[in-house]
Amino acid sequence: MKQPWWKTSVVYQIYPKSFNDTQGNGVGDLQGIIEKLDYLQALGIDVIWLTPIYSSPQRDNGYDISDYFNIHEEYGTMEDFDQLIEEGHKRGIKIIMDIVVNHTSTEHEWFKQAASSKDNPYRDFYIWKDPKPDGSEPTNWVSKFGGPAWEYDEKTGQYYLHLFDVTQADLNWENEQLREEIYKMMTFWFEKGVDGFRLDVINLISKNQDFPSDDGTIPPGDGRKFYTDGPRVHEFIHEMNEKVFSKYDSMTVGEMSSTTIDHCINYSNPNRKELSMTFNFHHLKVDYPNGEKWAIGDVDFYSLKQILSTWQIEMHKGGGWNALFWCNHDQPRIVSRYGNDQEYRVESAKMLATTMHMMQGTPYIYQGEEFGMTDPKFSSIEQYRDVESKNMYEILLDKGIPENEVLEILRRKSRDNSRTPVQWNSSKHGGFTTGTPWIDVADNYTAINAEEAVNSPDSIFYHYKKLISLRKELNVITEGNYQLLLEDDPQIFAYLRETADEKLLVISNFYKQKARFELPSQLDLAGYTSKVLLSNYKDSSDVFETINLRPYESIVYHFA
Ligand code: TEU
Repeated sequence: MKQPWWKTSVVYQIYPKSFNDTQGNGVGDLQGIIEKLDYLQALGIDVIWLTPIYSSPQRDNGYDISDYFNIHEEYGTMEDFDQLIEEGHKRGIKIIMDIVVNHTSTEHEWFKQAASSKDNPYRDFYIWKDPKPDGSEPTNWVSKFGGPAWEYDEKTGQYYLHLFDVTQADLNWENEQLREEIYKMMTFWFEKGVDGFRLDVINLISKNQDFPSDDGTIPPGDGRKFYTDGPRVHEFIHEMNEKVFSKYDSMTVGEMSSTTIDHCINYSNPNRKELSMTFNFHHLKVDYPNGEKWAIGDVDFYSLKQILSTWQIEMHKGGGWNALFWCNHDQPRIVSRYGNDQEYRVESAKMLATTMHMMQGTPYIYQGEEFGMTDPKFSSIEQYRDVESKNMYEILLDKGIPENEVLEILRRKSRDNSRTPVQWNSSKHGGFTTGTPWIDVADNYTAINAEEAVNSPDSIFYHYKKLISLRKELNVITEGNYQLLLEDDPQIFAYLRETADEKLLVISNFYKQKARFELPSQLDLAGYTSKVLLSNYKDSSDVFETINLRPYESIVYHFA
């Protein structure tokens, strides 16, 4: 049976605000994306994921939508959008939009109406609750961006729910009319030619209608278990599929905050007619000491191997489909986080790319990852723009943590780490803008930029280009079984992919120290012809039985 197109595709994520500015106002725009389509075509990617470009007050850089049917003025016009779709499709590049339907901006007309009076027809599009008898919040849930998840509205004497910023009011998915409005909007964008959606925090849309406070069995105030993978979430997403997605040759990916494998199998098994695939984040929390994002901890390498492997095995077994990624606009740059962004930046960036891209799923490349952009390492709070980071700066200071330690935590954890402008070349501001960028460009742009990478045959760019082309050449990448090897090795991440006809042996040294690989005796590779398919060193060993791996050395052997 013919595979859906997105099973052999590689997706490139664009955060428009920081991608490429053609107007000189310091903010990226749609014409800037059109200008770089040939670059993306040369890389070989198949799909662009555009983070939200709708009208927005930009409190959360577009994840606070005030009008689903118009383009944010700083990014351009609907005509620019139409041109982007046309130019992308001309180059064989599909485009999926980021859609945020768990909440809207409080600047959205629906919310303005809803907040005007308790009997307004739009009131029930949002989640309003009376105060407790003592006037306090209806539950003790906390916002992901810090502080209570409820905001009191004096005018109508009720609280409204906001799981994120106070300007991002949660929509009430129990309201059928609201759901129909959302489906009409999604259809509007499909009719304009988009090829699918990335659905923001889509597993939060169904809340436990009792709205219980947490019972102390989970960290105080963390109400996630009352709205994550909630009671009607699969029903709502299936309805979305029936009424919208199923009518188009589309790809949909759900961003699943704090979810489980069982739910992700159910979200992405095609028999369930919900989504094409899911993002989960468990592999990006192995450097959270005791699960705390806003603290500095070492990478738990064993957990990293176990989590990625378990998701590979269980999703394959359950008929689900993984989105494969290290980076996005909410995460630090992976070469700074799990790699080495100093003397082994190129080797470690290639190693991380190989390790992820040889797995089963649909890989996602975040803008700048393809040539090894690093965290900017900001020195002052004035350089930060992210609402979550600025809130956490104040919260951490209020906890009595010295400012220099708070700034070090932000340097490692802030979402702004991935939101600095793409470094296109060594000219001022990295060629991103002729104006003043909305956020500082990382200092290393003169050495680390796309132009330098495209002009260097051994750059990270060409390593990604090779990985992307291999996905289309070798069925074992898309369909093969997965087996983790050497699970107790403290440095080496090794796994086997296999079908009846061929195998891949993927071996990566995740550290600067040398490591000795010994092929596990249970592996029977006799009778196969082997070759080095890809490596991040020029002269990696052809002999795979025993290898002295160099710093961050990563080799893929093919057996047929
Ligand atoms: O992110 C959901 C989300 O939970 C992440 O932002 C991350 O977990 C957060 O930083 C808490 O540590 C999505 C979008 O990707 C993000 O950019 C938005 O800010 C958020 O939803 C609200 O729409």
